[in-house]
Amino acid sequence: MESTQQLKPKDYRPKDYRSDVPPVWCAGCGDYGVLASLTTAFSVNNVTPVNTVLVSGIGCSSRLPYFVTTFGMHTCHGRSLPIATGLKLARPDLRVIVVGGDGDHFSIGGGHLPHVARKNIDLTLIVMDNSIYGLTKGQVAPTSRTGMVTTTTPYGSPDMPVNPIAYALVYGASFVAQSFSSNTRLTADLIGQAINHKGFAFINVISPCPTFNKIDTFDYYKPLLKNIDEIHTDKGDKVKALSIAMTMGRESGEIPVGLFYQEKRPTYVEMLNEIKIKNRGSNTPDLEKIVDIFKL
Ligand SMILES: Cc1ncc(C[n+]2csc(CCOP(=O)(O)OP(=O)(O)O)c2C)c(N)n1
Ligand code: SF4
Ligand SMILES: [Mg+2]
Repeated sequence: MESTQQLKPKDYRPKDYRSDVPPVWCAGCGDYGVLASLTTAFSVNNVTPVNTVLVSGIGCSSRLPYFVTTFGMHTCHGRSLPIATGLKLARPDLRVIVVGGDGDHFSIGGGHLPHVARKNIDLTLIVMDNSIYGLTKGQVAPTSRTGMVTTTTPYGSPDMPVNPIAYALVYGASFVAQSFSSNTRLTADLIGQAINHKGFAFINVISPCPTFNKIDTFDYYKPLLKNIDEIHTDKGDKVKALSIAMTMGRESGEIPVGLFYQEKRPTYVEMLNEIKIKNRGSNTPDLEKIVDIFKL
């Protein structure tokens, strides 16, 4: 394979973003579709690998950075968002993309999503939602259905599943979308839009786990998918987006895919700079000077 470092951005093909590490996912895993979509989106958008970092937690989905030639950080289960936030604030010149599972982002790491969203940190989060803990062999996950029998819910799950799209909208994400892993054209298009969006972009990609989730399969989902553009064109209408997220889904028999919501809003850094200028008085401590003391 040619080194991506020697290629000009316009020359990158999807396969140029694939590393020499072969994916270790099971045959038929939905995460292959997300990987293919990501490299396509990178190619279409002339993403430069040396300026791009994929940050992940722990899970089958979180292995993705190994298979890509960008920089990567394989961090802790549930902690990829704060690590990515630190990275983006320290190196605003980098394109930061977080990838991981439904467990990673709606369970153990669920406390981070609201704050990254409301602060509008300039990064993209791609969740590979298989409604199960894949890596640890089939425990119940936050998006598992009520009644689902798993290794940790032998009588069926008593819990109501989380609604990833409604979560992201209510928390204040400025870009919210959903896709399906084998619909690589749509997924690549949404990833392209997300990485070009200024602020926090969230994509929930339904990505079946044929090994440990025998209910939410490709065959189950495919006939239920509905292009959201057919019923929702004003992507700035958050109430409509939320109404669709709350009324359509596995229970209703129609699952909307596409862009739910997009808003132009200052990013965290832009807000901070604006507030600093506006509110700086003669008695305001000069934080930059204090930070300088601790610099090496
Ligand atoms: C702090 C911590 N708690 C628990 C684990 C064990 N663990 C690793 S991955 C995982 C769940 C993975 O599920 P998900 O995030 O949905 O990813 P998937 O494997 O389904 O892609 C768990 C519980 C861990 N590695 N670290
Ligand atoms: S266990 Fe499931 S999520 Fe993990 S690689 Fe296999 S099919 Fe994919
Ligand atoms: Mg999972």
